[in-house]
Amino acid sequence: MADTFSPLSQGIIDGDVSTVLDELQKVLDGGTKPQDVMDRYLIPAMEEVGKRFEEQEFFVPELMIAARAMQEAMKVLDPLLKSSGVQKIGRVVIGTVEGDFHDIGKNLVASMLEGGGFEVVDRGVNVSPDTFVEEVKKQDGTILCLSALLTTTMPQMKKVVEALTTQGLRSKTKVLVGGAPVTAEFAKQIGADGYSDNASAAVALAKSL
Ligand code: B12
Repeated sequence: MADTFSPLSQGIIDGDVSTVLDELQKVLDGGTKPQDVMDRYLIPAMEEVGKRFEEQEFFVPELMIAARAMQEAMKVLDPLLKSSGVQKIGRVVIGTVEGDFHDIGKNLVASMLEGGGFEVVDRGVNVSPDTFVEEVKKQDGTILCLSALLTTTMPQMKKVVEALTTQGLRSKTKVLVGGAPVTAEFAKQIGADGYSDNASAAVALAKSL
C-alpha cells in the first residue's frame, strides 16, 4: 500500500502550490517551528519525489513541479529561518558545484547558517572551482560549504579542495561538504574538514570550526 502523507507533504509531491501555501500557513499558525516544518513535512516529501523518480513513477517534469512547490514554501520559511540583527560570528561561502543545478538543500543550509549568525556569501549553482577560490581569497578564515546532489558532480568537490591547495588557501579555509549522495567517508577521502547530512547539523559543525 502507498504511504499516506499529510496534506502539506502531499501538496509538495503533487506540485500543487496553492495547497502547499494554504497548508503551510495552517501548520505555522498551529505553532510548528519553521525548522520542524522542514524536517517533518517538506524534506520527507522531496525524499518521496526522489523515490518515485528512481522507481520511474515520476519523470523530470514531475520533479520540476514538485521542486517549484518546494521553492514557494521556502520563500515563506526563509525569512522565518533567518534571525536578524545578530552579530556575525564568521564568514561562509556556499555554492553548488560545477555541473550541478540542485539548490534547494544548499539554500536551506545557507538560510540556517545565516540564522545561526554567519555572514553568508551564496554563489548559487554550477559554481566553478575558480569562482570558489576567488570568493575565498577575499577574506582569511572563511568556511567554504560545497553542495552536490549528483554522483557525477561529487568529484568537483575534490577539484575545489585541490584548487584551494594550489592557491595556498587550504590551511586558512575550512571546507564542509554535503548533499544527498555525499558521505562522511567521501568527505574524508577528498580531504574536507567536515560533512553533514542536514542543515541544522551543518550549522553546529560550522560553529565548531
Ligand atoms: C528536486 C530535484 C531536482 C530539481 C532541482 C530543482 C532545484 N532548484 O534544486 C530538478 C528537476 C531541476 C532536478 C534535475 C535533475 N536531477 Co534531480 N532531484 C531532485 C530531488 C527530487 C530532490 C532534491 C532536493 O531538493 N532535496 C531536498 C533537499 C532539502 O535535500 P538535499 O538537497 O539533500 O539537502 C540536504 C542535505 O543533503 C544537506 N546538504 C545539502 N547541501 C549541503 C552542503 C553542505 C556543506 C552541508 C554540510 C550539507 C548539505 O542539507 C540539506 C538540508 O537538510 C532529488 C532526489 C533526492 N532524494 O535527493 C533528485 C536527484 C538528486 N536528481 C537526480 C537526477 C538524475 C537529476 C537529473 C540528471 C535528471 C535529468 N535526467 O535531467 C537533473 C540534473 C540537473 C543538474 N545538472 O543539476 C538524481 C541523482 C542521481 C545520482 N545518483 O546522481 C536524484 C537523486 C533522483 C533519483 N533518485 O534518481 N532534480
